Amino acid sequence: MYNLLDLFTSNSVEIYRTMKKKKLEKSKRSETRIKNWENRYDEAFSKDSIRLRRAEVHLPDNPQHESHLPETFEPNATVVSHSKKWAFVLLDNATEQKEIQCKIDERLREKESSLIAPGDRVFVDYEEKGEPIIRGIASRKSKLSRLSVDREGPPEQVISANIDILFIVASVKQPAFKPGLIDRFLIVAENGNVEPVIVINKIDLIDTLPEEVKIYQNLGLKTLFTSCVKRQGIEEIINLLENKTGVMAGHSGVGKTSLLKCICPDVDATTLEISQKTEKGKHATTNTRLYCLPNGGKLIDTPGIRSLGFWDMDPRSLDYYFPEISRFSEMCRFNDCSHIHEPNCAVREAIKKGEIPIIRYESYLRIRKSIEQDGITPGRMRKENILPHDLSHFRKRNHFKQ
Ligand SMILES: Nc1nc2c(ncn2[C@@H]2O[C@H](COP(=O)(O)OP(=O)(O)OP(=O)(O)O)[C@@H](O)[C@H]2O)c(=O)[nH]1
Ligand SMILES: [Mg+2]
Ligand SMILES: [Zn+2]
Repeated sequence: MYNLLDLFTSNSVEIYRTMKKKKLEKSKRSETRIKNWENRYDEAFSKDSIRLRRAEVHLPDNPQHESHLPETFEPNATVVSHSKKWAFVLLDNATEQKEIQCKIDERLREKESSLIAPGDRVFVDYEEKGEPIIRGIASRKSKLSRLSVDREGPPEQVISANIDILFIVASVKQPAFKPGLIDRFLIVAENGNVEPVIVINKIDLIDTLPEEVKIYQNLGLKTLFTSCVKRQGIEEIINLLENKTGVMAGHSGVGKTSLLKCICPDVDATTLEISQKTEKGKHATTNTRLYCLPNGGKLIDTPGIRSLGFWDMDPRSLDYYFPEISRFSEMCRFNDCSHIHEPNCAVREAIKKGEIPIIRYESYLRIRKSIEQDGITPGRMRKENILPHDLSHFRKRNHFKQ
């Protein structure tokens, strides 16, 4: 019998080595320039293109995530939801889809990252009295994570693990379409090795599509248009999820849980009308939770969030995550151009010519500022303060809604 503690200690040395390696790769990333963007621009966010881009900047194709699972154990269950000390899991060999409540072995310690998330594959063992307990957590093939809002705990909060698709849900109205969070989720998806799909919900409430929505289609992102009221676009989501795991994320009130209930009518989950006064959601969902679909797929519903902070991001590598910006940044006069104040900046020129959507550039600036200035709540900065002086007049002329 192995001593579990020893196994975890040797594991943590390995984790430290991987972290050091990642840091090195990251600094390389900021110096590397991406070539031939024009040819791939239309599919900049497709999985193949991302793989190619990652290879060019020497990022691993499939980022490896640390395993807490001792070598001698095989995972035998999937986490559905969890609290600090407990988790609900589905056992692989159970004859019916019944969740069991398990303790989490105290020796599995949180370090830089939160320990467990819905979608995690775990090893469930039984104590002397037959009580189930999670002894190990398998390495993740993908994950969605954010900067934790809990300042006491580990900085990285893993929202969900082992996901294939991130459905970034936004509504066209009630609440109004807000692209800032979409831009942040696109970064999180790429960093976590997850395919993003944009879901524009509540299309029954409008006659014509807002211009801003089209921007995302033009970037080459898969975009679905849905209505829970008219049951539109639901089959497309169901088909994408066949034998895959997806997660719904976005602001409160955009209809994530309503979509889940359209997809799987047996699900018993709370939805709430949006506030009449603020036209914002009322945070109906409070816990991230995984649901099994009849077609073998799994769907994770998450609580609506106000903002999404990155837990480990170098501002110099930000261009990389905005393909339409990095396409021009090669032509900037300075290699390390921040595209804010430097002369001969090709990015700012491209914006003036309408070749980069200004709302994406505004997001870029806001994100840059928030990761440079520790302590600023992401997504909360006012637009007036972020545009460089020579572009501020331009926003008034463009036709995007503010
Ligand atoms: N008109 C219209 N209303 C919708 C649609 N989808 C959801 N709603 C309504 O929007 C409100 C919020 O829906 P929820 O499903 O609770 O939203 P949510 O994204 O899960 O919100 P949180 O759990 O707070 O993050 C509810 O009153 C829904 O009935 C839609 O397609 N059209
Ligand atoms: Mg909800
Ligand atoms: Zn520049």
